[in-house]
Amino acid sequence: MAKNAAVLEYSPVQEREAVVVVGKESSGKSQLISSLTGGNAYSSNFRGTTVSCEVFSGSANEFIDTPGILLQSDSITTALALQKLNENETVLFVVKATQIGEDFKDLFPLLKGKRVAGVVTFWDKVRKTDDSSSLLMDISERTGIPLIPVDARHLNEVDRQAITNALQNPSQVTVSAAAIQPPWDVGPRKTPLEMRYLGPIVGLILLLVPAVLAVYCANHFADWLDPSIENLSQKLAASLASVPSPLKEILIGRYGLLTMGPLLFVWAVPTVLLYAFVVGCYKASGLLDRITVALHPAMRKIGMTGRDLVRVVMGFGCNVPAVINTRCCSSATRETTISAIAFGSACSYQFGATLAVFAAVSRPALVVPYLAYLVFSTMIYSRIVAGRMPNSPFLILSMDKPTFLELPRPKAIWAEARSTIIHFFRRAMPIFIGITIVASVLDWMGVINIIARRVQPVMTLFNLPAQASVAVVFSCIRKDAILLFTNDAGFAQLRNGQILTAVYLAGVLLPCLVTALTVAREKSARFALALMARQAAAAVTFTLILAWGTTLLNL
Ligand SMILES: Nc1nc2c(ncn2[C@@H]2O[C@H](COP(=O)(O)OP(=O)(O)OP(=O)(O)O)[C@@H](O)[C@H]2O)c(=O)[nH]1
Ligand SMILES: [Mg+2]
Repeated sequence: MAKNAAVLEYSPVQEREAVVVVGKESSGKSQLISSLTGGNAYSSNFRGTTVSCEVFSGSANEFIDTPGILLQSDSITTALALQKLNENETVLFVVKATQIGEDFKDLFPLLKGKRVAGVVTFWDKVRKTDDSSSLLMDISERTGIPLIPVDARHLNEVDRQAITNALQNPSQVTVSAAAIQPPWDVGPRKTPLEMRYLGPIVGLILLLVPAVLAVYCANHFADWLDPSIENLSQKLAASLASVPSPLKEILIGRYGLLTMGPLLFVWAVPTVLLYAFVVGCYKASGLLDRITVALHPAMRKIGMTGRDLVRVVMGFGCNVPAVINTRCCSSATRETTISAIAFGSACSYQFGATLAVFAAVSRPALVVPYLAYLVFSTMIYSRIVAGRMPNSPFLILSMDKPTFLELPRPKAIWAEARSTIIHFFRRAMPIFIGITIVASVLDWMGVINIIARRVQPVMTLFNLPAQASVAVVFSCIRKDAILLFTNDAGFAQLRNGQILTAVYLAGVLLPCLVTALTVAREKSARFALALMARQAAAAVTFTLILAWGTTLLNL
């Protein structure tokens, strides 16, 4: 997130006038603010990028970035943007040249009584003719507001000056409507994603690409790096053999740092980075938006919209930002979306750890049935949570024209990858190290064996050995604790069905602790507890089906 941004609560600075920047989703508000202030207003090419109001300082003004306004939506983000609009007198109205008629028709009535300057973004997409310039002059005359056409990604000094001047003396809007008929009808080029039957298939294939790439790259990376890391950790383990307990267990015990650390680096780090890169490219290019529009009709059947699916896909990177981003979902589907993220979005840590476990038992191909069962059970779970929602008339995809595809800019991809990397090293690593230390100390004290004996009957229910409980329990704190399975010598002897069962149970039994806390903050502690109880019940049911189904089929 932006360093120079004071989040949400805005306190005006005397010298600089506050300007609230409003417009529809993906109209270029954040991009425009970044270009005007040099700040890092987060901008990406999917609808609903901005979910809170942040303040950025320019030379003459303070710009308040707001989420896009969706008139047909009851989302928290639309309410927040309208609240900021109410609270501020001076407005920078951002409209997209390619849908100028719709933007004015829907949003202009909200501006009556405000002091407004307008910016027409995506001017680069409109073929310039005499008509286009005279249209802007005509609108300015009718509405009384100055309009500055720009490509918000590349503001020049003339644009900047024109916007600053317009904001120094913005006009008060006195009319409440402005019907505009632009002389152009520009839309993005069609792709196979927009074809009726082919679209959903192509969308599904594209959604699977990050997982396939992650499996491929992580396997190759591990083949290349594993021998040398293994060698190094063996040497280190030998030199630490005489260290006194419990330090010895913490360092080289079966759950020790030097035992688990290499697995984390060889498997989880490349998967986390790769996911961040691919999902970053999908978001920044606009492809994710187009994929989810293609899959919207199918999503309706399970009580969600294409918009909700974007958030579920974001959860494959990390569940936390995905849950926060559901603020721009309709209240009719938000709870289902959060539940689907917590249950089925195997975050990149979880996915990396899962790959490591399958590789450690020399059965990498298990990733295919694992993903298939995860997707299948998530769809059924979401359908149950949605209740009567699939029949609801509110299940619409609130949007205007399709998103323009663009080559993902390195800056936008880096913005995605950067936050993932920082999150991994600052947040995820310390918690993982904490888990390995706690597990090692408990193991040294003999507590793990006692717990394993106690939960034996529960594990027997799932046809799993008692020792599997350690990884299951710690996975409820952090998903990469799934790696702990690899340190049970007997695990490699289990049947394919048992290995799938163990990894699936650890992955879905409960959301990780940080996700659960985020859900509680976003909704309420009560909602989070109910979600966890419902998820645990569903996870137990699906795991029982998997465990005894594979046993019956002798898989
Ligand atoms: N071609 C073109 N692309 C633009 C222009 N302005 C913004 N974009 C791109 O449009 C996409 C959306 O821009 P954002 O600034 O995130 O839009 P926003 O209005 O803040 O969107 P939300 O936060 O979702 O409401 C990004 O990929 C931008 O690079 C423009 O003038 N021309
Ligand atoms: Mg934005």
